[in-house]
Amino acid sequence: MTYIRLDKLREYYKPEIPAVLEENYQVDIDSSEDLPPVEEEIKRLFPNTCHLPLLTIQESNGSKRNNMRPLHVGVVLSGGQAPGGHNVIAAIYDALKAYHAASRLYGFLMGPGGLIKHQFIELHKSLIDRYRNSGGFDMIGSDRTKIECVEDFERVIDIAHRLDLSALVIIGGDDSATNGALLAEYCAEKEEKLCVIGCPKTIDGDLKNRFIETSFGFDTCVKVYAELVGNIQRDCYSAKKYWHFIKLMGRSASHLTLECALQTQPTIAIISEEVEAKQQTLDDIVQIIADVVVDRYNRGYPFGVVLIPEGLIEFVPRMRRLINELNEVLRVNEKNLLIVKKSEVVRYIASKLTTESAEVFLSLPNEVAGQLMLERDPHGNVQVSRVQTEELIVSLVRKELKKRKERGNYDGKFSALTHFFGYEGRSSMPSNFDAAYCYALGLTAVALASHHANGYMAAVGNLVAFPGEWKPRGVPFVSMMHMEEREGRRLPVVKKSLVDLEGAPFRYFVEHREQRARAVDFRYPGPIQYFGPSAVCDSTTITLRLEHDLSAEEDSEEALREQH
Ligand code: FBP
Repeated sequence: MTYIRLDKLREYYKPEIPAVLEENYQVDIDSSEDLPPVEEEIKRLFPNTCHLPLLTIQESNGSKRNNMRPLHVGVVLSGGQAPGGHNVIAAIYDALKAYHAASRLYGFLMGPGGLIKHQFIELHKSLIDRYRNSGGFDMIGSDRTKIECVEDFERVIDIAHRLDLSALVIIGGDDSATNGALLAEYCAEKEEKLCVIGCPKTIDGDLKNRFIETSFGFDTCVKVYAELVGNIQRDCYSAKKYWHFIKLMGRSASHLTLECALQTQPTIAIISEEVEAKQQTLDDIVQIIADVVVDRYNRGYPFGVVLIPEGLIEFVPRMRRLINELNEVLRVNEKNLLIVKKSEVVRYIASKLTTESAEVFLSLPNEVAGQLMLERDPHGNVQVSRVQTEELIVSLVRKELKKRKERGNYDGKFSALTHFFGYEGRSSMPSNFDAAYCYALGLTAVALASHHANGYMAAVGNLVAFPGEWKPRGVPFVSMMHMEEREGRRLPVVKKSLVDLEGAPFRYFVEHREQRARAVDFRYPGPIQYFGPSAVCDSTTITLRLEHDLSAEEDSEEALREQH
């Protein structure tokens, strides 16, 4: 028997592309839909890019383009890894070469930091081919450096002049898109030739809106988590003795947890946005879990699975107040902290907090208090992936169950295990969906670049259809921005999209959760499939299906028979 490595075989996989991008196309103003109104303050800060229209890419009836001048484009990966990033770059390369054989693509190394330091390589076919359909960002690396001041902009413009760049494609999430918007405005003001174009990346799924249906990487990452959660659930249902508490990545929004819950149907899934909307305390969450633990124990099921979103603590109002105060106290006392004894740090910090926050802070297990004090990322975010929320919740549930035992309300055992799934999914080999979506985004970015579209995010819509029917567009960065308080300053930023509590995915989850809390068995989605029936290999998330008014469940007997 011959053996072939899957990762090698994937280098040759050719994702299907949107039909309009296959042939001769043209970029036009899209007047079929209105963009949301731009806030007055944003208009004042972005006078040159605030009136940009929505763009559409459609078939051209004219004769085949004869592109006289090659295009030079720079590309940068920004922020956390997300499956499919290499395919965006591969598509940019392919589209540039199709545009004009002498076109060039430069990759800036290690993210926006490398862009500002002018560290780059020219990307050639041999390198690109090795990375087709692969996970990770290792082709050129990434970081979280901000591009926000005039010196940074001038450094970018300087390298753009030297490499004769017509466009810079920033592949990133909301913070990176904010960088892109600021840079695009600066280029427009200075009447530079450089166009700044974004591609919506983030496993968190929180860079989305009416025009950006999802960010790339979300589909793959959640499928990896769903496989792992499913495996644990199968073990849990087999052994019938453990409670598994699983924290899932997704810094702020709970999209990953919600989708994972829809795919795996765990006993409980906490959704941060709901916690905030209901102003729940940690104790409220603990009571909900403890009630389910007791009820299941009494019915003979001393086991279950709880999903916890990574960003939960920031959505518990009292914890959020504590974190905001901590940000300030840590900043102001940076020097003093260097001389405070390690064992005294928590008490020292508590003495600088308001009484209410100090009480919350001191009630936390020492490790968690320490994790909350870790350095913030360059965008001012608490590094929630390093806060052991799952351990915190388990210890609080344990305490609560002990109290109930003392009161004689419960006499069971509670054996809990904790897990954190984050990096396991973030650099995974992209699913067929993400491979195709990323490829389409890269092609769209070049279509926008060839149209000199400065200040746009590449967008691809109609994602629940086959890729041939996807609709590429250009969405102005500014249309996604609003003013937000960040580290004590009001700043223009691209808006993060949180779970919509009125939206179809959350409503579907709520409809089923009581039954899930009582159910004995679970769902086991299994691993991502790359080859096989299209209904299994090419379908995307339940979130997207529900948001497009499609059914969450497709595996009717009839559909299954068809596949056989
Ligand atoms: P992006 O928003 O940059 O895509 O990154 C998302 C993320 O994966 C979060 O889910 C996670 O909290 C964070 O990155 C961790 O980042 P790092 O590994 O840099 O600490």
